[in-house]
Amino acid sequence: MRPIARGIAAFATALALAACSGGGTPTQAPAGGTQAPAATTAASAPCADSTGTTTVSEGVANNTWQQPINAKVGDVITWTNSDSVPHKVALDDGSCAMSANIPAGGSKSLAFSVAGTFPFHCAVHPNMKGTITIS
Ligand SMILES: [Cu+2]
Repeated sequence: MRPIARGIAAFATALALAACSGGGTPTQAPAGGTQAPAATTAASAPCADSTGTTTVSEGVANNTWQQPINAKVGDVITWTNSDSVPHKVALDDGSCAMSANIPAGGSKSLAFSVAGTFPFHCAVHPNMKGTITIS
């Protein structure tokens, strides 16, 4: 019994050592490498459409954006359109815009991933201007 038990213990120790020394290093590099490109692509725009629960409610009426617009990184900012024509939030610097119009009587949301001051306009009516401040 004793020699067998000792043999099992030695075998288990050898397995544990092999798992520690052999497993870690080679598997980490490919995992990090595959994640980086996707994250870089998604983070390039400061905002994106959101279907999450609204945390900041804004409006647009009489072809005028409700102002001021103050929100935090990650807030779901939802614009409700009281007009009979569509509107669409587009940042002046072209880095981000809603993917579609806010339909007449409807609503649409954006969420920002970075803080900053973002001048914007309506993609349908370029003279409709406003500023979104993200903290
Ligand atoms: Cu408009």
